Amino acid sequence: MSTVKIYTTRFCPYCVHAKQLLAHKAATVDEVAVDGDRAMRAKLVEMTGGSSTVPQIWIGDTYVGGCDELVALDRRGELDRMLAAN
Ligand SMILES: N[C@@H](CCC(=O)N[C@@H](CS)C(=O)NCC(=O)O)C(=O)O
Repeated sequence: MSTVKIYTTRFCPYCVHAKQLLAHKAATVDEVAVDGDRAMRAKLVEMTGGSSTVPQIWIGDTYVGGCDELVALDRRGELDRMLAAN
């Protein structure tokens, strides 16, 4: 099963929603809290090619995007397959 890496801040409803969906899927999640970490936030913008919001999510080596993209993957029926992949 792929590990999900999720960058979050504490008071972020999109982060909570994404984490709830991943918990519902029993995904293995590595959460990185970036509250107040300006250097990490700047690095995230680089890593994502320009996204400055949280959450930012990777499944294994595959960049997903934010909460909306995670939910869209699930609605298309692709999330389970991605989580099950090695
Ligand atoms: N469409 C994005 C929206 C994410 C979003 O707006 N996140 C807020 C926090 S809940 C954010 O990052 N705001 C800018 C900031 O905190 O610097 C998603 O689905 O992840």
